[in-house]
Amino acid sequence: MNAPILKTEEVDNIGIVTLDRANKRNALDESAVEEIDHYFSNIPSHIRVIVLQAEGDHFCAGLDLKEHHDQERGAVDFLRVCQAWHRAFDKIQHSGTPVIACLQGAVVGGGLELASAAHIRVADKSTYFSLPEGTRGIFTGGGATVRTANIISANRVVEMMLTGRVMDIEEGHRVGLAHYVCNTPENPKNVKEFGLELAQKIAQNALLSNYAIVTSINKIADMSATDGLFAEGLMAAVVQTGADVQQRLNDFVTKRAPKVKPE
Ligand code: 1HE
Repeated sequence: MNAPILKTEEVDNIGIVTLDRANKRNALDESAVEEIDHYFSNIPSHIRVIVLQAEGDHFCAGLDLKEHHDQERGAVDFLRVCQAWHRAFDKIQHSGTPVIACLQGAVVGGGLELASAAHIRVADKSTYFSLPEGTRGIFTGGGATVRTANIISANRVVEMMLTGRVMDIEEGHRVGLAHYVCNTPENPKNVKEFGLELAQKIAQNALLSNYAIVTSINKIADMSATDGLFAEGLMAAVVQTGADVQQRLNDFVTKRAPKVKPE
């Protein structure tokens, strides 16, 4: 039985969740997935944004292959494991609180599925991505066919799974697996510092706007255009009743709000 994997702390209203099993490259066993589910099911109400990061040189090596090997799971056993992963990662994506993943090194298999559930991915230039399930004789079970495919296309997921190849950070950035790359001449910041800065910026948005952004857009993408436009209108109608909206609009009207312009 491994020690708990999650280390949690708070910086003001930002929750910082750290995978802390670097000696096993943050591989996820059953109890690790339960811990993730528990944290994201019980986000304290004062937490406005969450940073999901990892200790060590690698973000996450995916499914704990040692546990999987030792348990010799049958089909139903593994179906239940996959359902637990889906439940936990659904909480990350749909809790209503924005989640920023800070990546480095290996983001592979279930590690990529975990990163795909976050709303923003910030990556160190050491980051690489892979779906090596085929080489291990298994199949993705943590949402890659849905969430990773939504990001990079089903066609790219098929190719990555068939070949098990490593996708470097340049390609990962280009196809949307990383929104930002750190430790580069253009952006010399450390990935965790940059992720926290981004979280602090996002925490200043209106609470209801952030809630709507992270809960509705992915769901609307699954709807017909007619249903989606109806849902969008409803969401917009609710969001603009938020407590601080009138103040924010007043700041603009009285020319006190910052303008939208290149940095
Ligand atoms: C692990 C795991 C793991 C490392 N389960 N123990 N994922 C994979 O196929 C990736 C497997 N891991 C690797 O390819 C490499 O470990 C890494 C490229 C991530 C890192 O390499 P390296 O040289 O830094 O570390 P290492 O020496 O390979 O591993 C250090 C230790 O971590 C070692 O244990 P030790 O007791 O010998 O020290 C490794 O056994 C252990 N370790 N990765 C268990 N994954 C819901 S379905 C999801 C499907 C999947 O995720 S499939 C993809 C599985």
